Amino acid sequence: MSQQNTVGGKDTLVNQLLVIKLAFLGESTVGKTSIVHKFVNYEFQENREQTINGAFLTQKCRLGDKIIRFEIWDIVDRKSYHTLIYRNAHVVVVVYDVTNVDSFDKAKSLIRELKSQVDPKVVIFLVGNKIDLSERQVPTEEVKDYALEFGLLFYETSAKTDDGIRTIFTKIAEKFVSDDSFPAEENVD
Ligand SMILES: Nc1nc2c(ncn2[C@@H]2O[C@H](COP(=O)(O)OP(=O)(O)O)[C@@H](O)[C@H]2O)c(=O)[nH]1
Ligand SMILES: [Mg+2]
Repeated sequence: MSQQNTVGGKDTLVNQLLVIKLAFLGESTVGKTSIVHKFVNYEFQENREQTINGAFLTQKCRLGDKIIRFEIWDIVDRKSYHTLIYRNAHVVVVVYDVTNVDSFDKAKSLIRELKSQVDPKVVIFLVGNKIDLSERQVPTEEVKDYALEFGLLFYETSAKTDDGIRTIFTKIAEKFVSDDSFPAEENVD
């Protein structure tokens, strides 16, 4: 049900705005920047320049009668950034490359660090990217078991073909829309 608000004798629809702060983490070249750009700008670059200092992007979406503003940090792997994330993020998306087992080991070590440092309310998503490539090294079933054991949400994506990209952001939005304790504000624009 939409929330109604009466202004000047006329019923106007008031949309609630949820601001969800997300951080992307993971080894270099796994596709963090590509996933974020596919979602925000609907584009993919075959040879993307390396992210130097990290980037901040936003994207608005609607889910039911709620407006979601994603505030996304695309982070390079530097300890100084980690502290910032651990204090502020609602969601951390840890990305690995399904064709690179070392990047999955790195993801697991990041998750260990997150589990010991962040508030348990912070939602951790584990994302295996580059599923369009045939040289897979990290089997889906193995990661499913790992995710279950550590209580993580797990998805596979391809930033190249757009597989699963919207799914991650929709699942994130749904999680917060259904959480009545998550603060909402009035959408003013
Ligand atoms: N085939 C394929 N290549 C990808 C995918 N995602 C990213 N890439 C490529 O992998 C490289 C590193 O991507 P980038 O987004 O810069 O990784 P980041 O360092 O984690 O931000 C770039 O050349 C991308 O074009 C994907 O899903 N499939
Ligand atoms: Mg990058």
